Amino acid sequence: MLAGPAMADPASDYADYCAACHGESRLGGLGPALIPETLGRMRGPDLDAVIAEGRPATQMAGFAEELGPEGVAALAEYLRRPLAKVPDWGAEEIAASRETNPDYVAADAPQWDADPMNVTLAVETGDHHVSVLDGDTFEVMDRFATPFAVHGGPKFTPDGRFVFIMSRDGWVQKYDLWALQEVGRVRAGLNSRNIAISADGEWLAVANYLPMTLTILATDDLSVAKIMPVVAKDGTESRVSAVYQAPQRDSFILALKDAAEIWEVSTDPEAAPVYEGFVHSYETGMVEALASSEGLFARRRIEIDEPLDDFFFSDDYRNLIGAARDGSRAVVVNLVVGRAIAELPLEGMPHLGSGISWELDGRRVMATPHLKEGKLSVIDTESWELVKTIETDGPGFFLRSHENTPYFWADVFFGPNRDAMHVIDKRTLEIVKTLRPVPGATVAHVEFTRDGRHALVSVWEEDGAVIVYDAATLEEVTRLPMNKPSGKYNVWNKITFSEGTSH
Ligand code: DHE
Repeated sequence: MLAGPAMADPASDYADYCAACHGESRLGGLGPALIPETLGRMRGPDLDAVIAEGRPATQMAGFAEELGPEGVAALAEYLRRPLAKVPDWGAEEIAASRETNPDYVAADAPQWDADPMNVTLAVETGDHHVSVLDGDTFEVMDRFATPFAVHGGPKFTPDGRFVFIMSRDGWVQKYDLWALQEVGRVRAGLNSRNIAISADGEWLAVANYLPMTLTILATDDLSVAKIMPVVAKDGTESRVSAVYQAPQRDSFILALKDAAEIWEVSTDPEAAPVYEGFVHSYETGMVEALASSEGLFARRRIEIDEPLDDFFFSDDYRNLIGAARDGSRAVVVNLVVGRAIAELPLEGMPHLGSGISWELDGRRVMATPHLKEGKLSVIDTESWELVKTIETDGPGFFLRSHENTPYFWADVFFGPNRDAMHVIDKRTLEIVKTLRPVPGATVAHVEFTRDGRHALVSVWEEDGAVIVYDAATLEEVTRLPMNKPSGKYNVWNKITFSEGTSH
């Protein structure tokens, strides 16, 4: 009998060709974690092509010759399967992952002349770097390597001195803006969503999918302050979709992916006790609390009817709007009374996390893009009525504005018009101009300088750029070449929680 083609053995191929860089258990090393939670989120060439041909300008080589087409397909399939067992990733493992920069020298004042409050970071996802920009001259003050696949906004300490950056593989990097040096990094989770810093700048919360925990780090030395397993009242374990800082409430707010609860974790050491209900004990004849916590990291559960995520917060942080899973509604939850108070019909998957707010005719409104429809919804944040639907050239991802500009900027991230950027008048709610700086290239995400005079727009391509516009005349001022720039973050706008930026 003739021998057929050798059966592909992806586990052994993984051990032979991938494990040295991506870790024996697929959790990353020199290269990123190769687990579905990470791979499913990566844009760019598909997995089979990367295995076969490698990634240009990286250490990822191609293995088409060694594996053959069937071997490549089998290995890709193997990597798309979830891990059979999620390894422990508790305080010990996190502490062991901590790395400090041996060359770091702390500076007690900025070692440069720029306005420290007008520094802007630009995340370059093409080669995993961050550029530090002087917001007045637009000079690049430093460009440093980040962990692989940074996601979400970096978070600044309230004095603007340090910034924390998170990658999808759960690494948290601490960078000193005064010294222009990395301080160190730690792996707070195996697959993480985003980070939030406490109002006093002491604590950094990391929202994790893997394991299903919230990790709280001390910001001074990245040590583990607390790990909270996320388990709903009915015993369901849940991933954390995102964690947000609620400054006026001195707390973190958690959106849970798999449970109909919102969590609030206090960052006030004097926080009053939070009780989770009471029972009458027949043994003691007393009324006893089911569970309670108080002080720093006291946890409150807000029970809702369905899981909500992607939160927008009203400026006073009394209310949040969360997106329902079916993509057609948003629910307003009042954090003071701890329950849903309104429902908004918002077809087309609103992207509430990108929402911004401003004053319109004496009332405070917010605007949100939609990920599945070419429109923006403007909502009154007191009556929760829809004020207007603005038609756009396609579904968008981000919105941005500033207190000192009459316009807000909306990208068209998806579809044939992804090279368009709408500029919309906050008073008339009409599009006043549609910019197309590089025909055919994706343009997305805007950040303003501290004074709101300039708007920085990403040309989201490997040979891309950050384009600086005069925010009043809408004329181009300068173009800074960058490698697939994504988000930009101005120190002042972020630490003051500008109404024109998502928080
Ligand atoms: Fe993001 C912010 C969730 C896909 C780029 N994104 C956020 C935040 C959340 C979130 C919860 C707020 C975090 C913060 O700043 O603290 N993102 C999600 C998703 O659930 C979604 C749709 C699917 C997923 O991949 O998990 C998603 N995000 C993307 C992308 O595909 C983007 C465009 C490219 C990328 O880098 O992965 C992307 N997300 C961003 C950016 C921000 C962000 C640039 C920060 C925006 C800001 O201005 O603050």
